[in-house]
Amino acid sequence: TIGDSSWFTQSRFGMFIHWGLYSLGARHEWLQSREFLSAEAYRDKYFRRFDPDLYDPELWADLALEAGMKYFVVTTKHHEGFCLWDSKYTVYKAPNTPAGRDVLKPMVEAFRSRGIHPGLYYSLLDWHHPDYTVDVKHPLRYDKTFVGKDSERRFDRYVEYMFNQTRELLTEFGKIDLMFFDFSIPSLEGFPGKGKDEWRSEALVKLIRELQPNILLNDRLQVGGDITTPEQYQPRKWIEVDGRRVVWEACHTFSGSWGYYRDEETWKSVDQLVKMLIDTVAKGGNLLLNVGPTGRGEFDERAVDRLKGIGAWMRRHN
Ligand code: JFZ
Repeated sequence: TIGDSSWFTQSRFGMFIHWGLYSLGARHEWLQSREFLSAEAYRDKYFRRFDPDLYDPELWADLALEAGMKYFVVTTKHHEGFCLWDSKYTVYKAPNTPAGRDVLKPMVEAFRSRGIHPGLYYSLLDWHHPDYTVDVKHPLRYDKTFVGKDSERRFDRYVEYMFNQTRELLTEFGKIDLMFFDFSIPSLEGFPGKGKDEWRSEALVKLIRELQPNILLNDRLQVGGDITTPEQYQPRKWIEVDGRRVVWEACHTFSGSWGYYRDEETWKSVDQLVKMLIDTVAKGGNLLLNVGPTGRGEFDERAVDRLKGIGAWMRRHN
């Protein structure tokens, strides 16, 4: 670990937030890829309708506080490529939707003002950027004409875009305590993979450490990182790397998907979630529990119920 991780290990419990255009679809954050939608079709359907009239970041932060969460991590850009903030490097951003404004800044400020450490998630994948080359997860991987244009794509320009946005996120929003990059792609079905060489991970980490010397980084850039991140499973014991116990964080959903999924019937109970938190902490880890707000900017009542239930348990046990 390079950064000081004591605030993180003492925090133990955080809120993950997956919010983007996919929230409007209300059926999984991967819908663009699962349903093979072009960037144009997706934009016409969702970008043009992003208008979160119920969005109240103060309320979100109150619910996190009530549940006993001490940090939060929000998807500033998920795989779809849509940016929640007013980035000067793209037009595919919240200020250009009917929302007409940066929706990230008020969120960071609402959480930070309650003493909740801010963390930013940034997707390495990008299904909107014109220079992002096709891989096994790309929505148009089976579209021969689209794939055929790959040789015209300049992946180096996409990487420059990523670096620029990372710099922007780490200079325009005050002190950021954690950054979660997601993720590296294997080479499969004849498509080349993307990993630390393609992302230029080492240079990216160097840039991040220069801008925010105390920030903690997850391990999905394939060059180590401060936090080991198993996803949607509980390790059997304290995670070790090279025989030594490490700082780790399990991230979990309420119901399976990360983005808002209206009809999912697999919601965990308060009891299950409390046990999951205890299990995690007993093994020396952190729990990052995900909320997928709706396209209108609301926490679904099932999420509110779980957060308040966990909060009641927290207060009962001081
Ligand atoms: C990724 C995303 O694709 C997903 O939508 C969500 O944002 C989640 C938190 O992260 O999914 C992953 C990333 C890495 C692994 C598995 C799923 N992994 O390393 O096993």
